[in-house]
Amino acid sequence: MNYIEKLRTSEDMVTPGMSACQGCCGELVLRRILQIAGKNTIVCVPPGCMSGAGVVGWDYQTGMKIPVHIPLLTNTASFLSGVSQMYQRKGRGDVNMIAVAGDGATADGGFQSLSGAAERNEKMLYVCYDNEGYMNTGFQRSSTTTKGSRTSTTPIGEAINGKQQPSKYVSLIMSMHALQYCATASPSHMQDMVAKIERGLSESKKGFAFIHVLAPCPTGWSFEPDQSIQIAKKAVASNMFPLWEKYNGNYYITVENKKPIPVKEFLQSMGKFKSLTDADIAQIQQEADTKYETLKKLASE
Ligand SMILES: Cc1ncc(C[n+]2csc(CCOP(=O)(O)OP(=O)(O)O)c2C)c(N)n1
Ligand code: SF4
Ligand SMILES: [Mg+2]
Repeated sequence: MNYIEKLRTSEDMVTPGMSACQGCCGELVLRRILQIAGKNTIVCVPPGCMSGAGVVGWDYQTGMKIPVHIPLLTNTASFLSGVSQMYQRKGRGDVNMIAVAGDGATADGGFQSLSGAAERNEKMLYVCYDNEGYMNTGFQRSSTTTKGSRTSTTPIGEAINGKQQPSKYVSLIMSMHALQYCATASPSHMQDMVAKIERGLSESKKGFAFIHVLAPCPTGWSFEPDQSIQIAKKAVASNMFPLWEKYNGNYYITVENKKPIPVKEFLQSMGKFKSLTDADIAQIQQEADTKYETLKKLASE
C-alpha cells in the first residue's frame, strides 16, 4: 500500500480537537506517527506543546485513543525504558513503545536520559519534534535553535542580535551511539517520513531507534500558518535540515540535494531571522554547507 493510501485509511489516534496553533507541524507529526503505529502502542509525551495542546486531555478525558504517559521534561527515555522492559518481561514485546518529545526535552534537559537509553539499546522509537525552542512556555531558545533566531531569551536589540550560538546537531550526535536506527525527517517529505517511521518502528523491536523531525512553528517562528510545509521544504532544499538515515552502521542521504537553494531563501521566509545581516547569512550558509559535506562523507564511507 502506498503512503497516501496508508494515511488515508489508518485511524487517527489523537482526539479531533486539539488546542495546538493553526499550521503547527508538531501536531501533524504526532498524528502521522501514531497513525502509522496504530492501536498496539504506548506513547510517552513529556511536557511541551504536544502534551499541553491536548494529549494530556481536559478534565478527566484523555486526548488520545491509546495509553499515554506524561513523564518529566528530563526523563522521557528512562521512563519509557522501564515501561518497555516490563512489557518485554511480560512477553508483550509486540507493543510499540514510542516517545514523542520536543527539542528541549530531547537535546537539553532530557539528553542524559536519552543518551543512556540509546547506549543501553533499549527497545523503543524516540521521536524528537524540533520546533527549535521551548515553545510551550513562551518561545525560549533551546540548544537546537538556529543561530541568529529571535527568541524570548535571545531578543534582537543592542546587546545581542538573536541567538549567538550555532545549533546542536542532535541527530548526528545520537547517530554516534551504537543504536539500532537513526534518521532525520520533515513533514514536507511525507513519503520519506512514513518510510522512516515504519523502519524506526520495526527496528525498535530490536533496540533503540531515534528520529529527529523538523517541526516549523508558525507562532514562535513568525510566519503565516499556511506556510508551514513550504518552510519545511525550504529547510530541506537549502540543507538547513538534510534528510538522512543510519542503519546497520551505514549512513544514507535519503533526499539528495543536487542543487541546494541558498539558505537566504529559507531564512527570509519568517520573522525570527528578520534582523540577520549579510555576514550572518553567509556564516549560516557556511555552516549548512559544512553540515552537508560531513553527511556526504559519512554516507560515502
Ligand atoms: C525541569 C523542568 N523545567 C521546566 C519545565 C517547564 N516546561 C514545560 S514545557 C516546557 C517547554 C519544553 O520545550 P520542548 O521540549 O522543546 O517542547 P515544545 O514546548 O517546544 O513543544 C518547559 C520549559 C518543566 N516541565 N520541567
Ligand atoms: S507554539 Fe508552535 S509548536 Fe506550539 S502549538 Fe503553536 S505552532 Fe505548535
Ligand atoms: Mg521545542
